[in-house]
Amino acid sequence: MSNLITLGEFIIKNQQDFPYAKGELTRLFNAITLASKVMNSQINKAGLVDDLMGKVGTQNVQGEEQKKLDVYANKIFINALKARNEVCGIASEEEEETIIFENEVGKNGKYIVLIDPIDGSSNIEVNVSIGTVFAIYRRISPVGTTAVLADFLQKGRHQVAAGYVIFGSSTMLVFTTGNGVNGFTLDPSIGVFYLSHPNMTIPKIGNIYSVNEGNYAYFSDKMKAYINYCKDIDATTNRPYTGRYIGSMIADLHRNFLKGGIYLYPDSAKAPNGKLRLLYECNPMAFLIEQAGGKATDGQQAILDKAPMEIHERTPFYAGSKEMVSELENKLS
Ligand code: AHM
Ligand code: MG
Repeated sequence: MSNLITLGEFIIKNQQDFPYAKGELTRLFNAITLASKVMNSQINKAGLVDDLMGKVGTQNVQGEEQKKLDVYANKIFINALKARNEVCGIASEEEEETIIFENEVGKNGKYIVLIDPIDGSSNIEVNVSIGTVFAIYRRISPVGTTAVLADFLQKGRHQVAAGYVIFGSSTMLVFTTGNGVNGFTLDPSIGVFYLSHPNMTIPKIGNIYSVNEGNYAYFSDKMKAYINYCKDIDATTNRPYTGRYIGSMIADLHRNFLKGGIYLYPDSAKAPNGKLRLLYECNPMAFLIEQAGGKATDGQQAILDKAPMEIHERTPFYAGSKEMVSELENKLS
């Protein structure tokens, strides 16, 4: 315990690695960690408090049913970020339009945050891991003006920070500011995140594949062939792989960070661009994955090099151990 580094100490010690003003990063992360702690305490009693369980009866912009926890988390993260005065605009999975802060403080904010407040919503009611994922960019429009759409539609390669919070058997915050990836575990009894996973690196190769195989009939022939390849016997390449699918992208990818493996959400006859959203799901995870030595692609190009066209666009997403993802790319080409 005496040697443990808190998240606060870590940020102060490492803020020189952040290429921009030091206090700004600290304030942004303070907002995110505070919101994460509030969420942690609420998620832990989600089965007890009526207000948090179940559906709201509304749909988000992608036509998906909103859960009460989706709506609650959206409010908590937006309010926390707004209060720190560093952010000029936010895009969220739960908001059809971008949120642009038009007051003087907002106009002077230098950062854009894109967030999925609760990822893996279908797992809330069955007590399975869920998460939050966020991407942070410097705005490209001039400071002192209101943010514009182009500030949000930057390539993932331009992220200055990204991270996720996983609410699992423990709660962890994993983030990068472009100098590697570090993971912090929350001690809920005192509300402090401690550095528990320094310099996280994804094994170059693993033996786990993770895909919703129930969609097999809708996949392309090449994707079907790859899935069959994962199940074939070949001791020299660790096959058959082990199948694992939680249905929470953050939890499935968190496992890849620690054990290696490949995560797949392909395009299909049912979902021509897959399901996952480029800006606030795939881009931040791809930044973290590349920083940890892994690879993330849409099958043709690196996720981080894709030029976004709209806030809620979807993309096929394949990510995890570098060699496994490269092998998939070869098989899809
Ligand atoms: P959500 O943000 O609405 O929860 O949707 C994203 C989630 C991912 O976490 C997960 O990998 C995927 O949807 C699961 O989808 P499916 O049930 O189609 O396999
Ligand atoms: Mg999501």
